[in-house]
Amino acid sequence: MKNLGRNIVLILAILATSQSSFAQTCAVMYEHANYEGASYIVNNGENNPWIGNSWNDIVSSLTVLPGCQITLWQHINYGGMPRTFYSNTSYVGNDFNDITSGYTCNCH
Ligand SMILES: [Ca+2]
Repeated sequence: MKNLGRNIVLILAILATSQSSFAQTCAVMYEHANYEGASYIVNNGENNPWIGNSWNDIVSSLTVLPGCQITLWQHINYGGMPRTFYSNTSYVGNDFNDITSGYTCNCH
């Protein structure tokens, strides 16, 4: 009984540690349509006004984790046209292909 209690405390400690040290994935962006090419993992609560030179005007598809939503922005600093995605999207559309420069991502 004493060992059982100690083990439960240990398990709770491990759970608490793992939750604080690993960020929750919110979405994954892909270089090409149909989730192909290079991938870019976005964590929950990540708001990035500039995606960076290597990923600017690249995103063509994305997976969105359940309960999460990602908004892509056409220009740096949340400028231009935004579009929000709530589920896996094999192609962001002709009007939104290869234009993403920033993003915000949040899960409930
Ligand atoms: Ca692309």
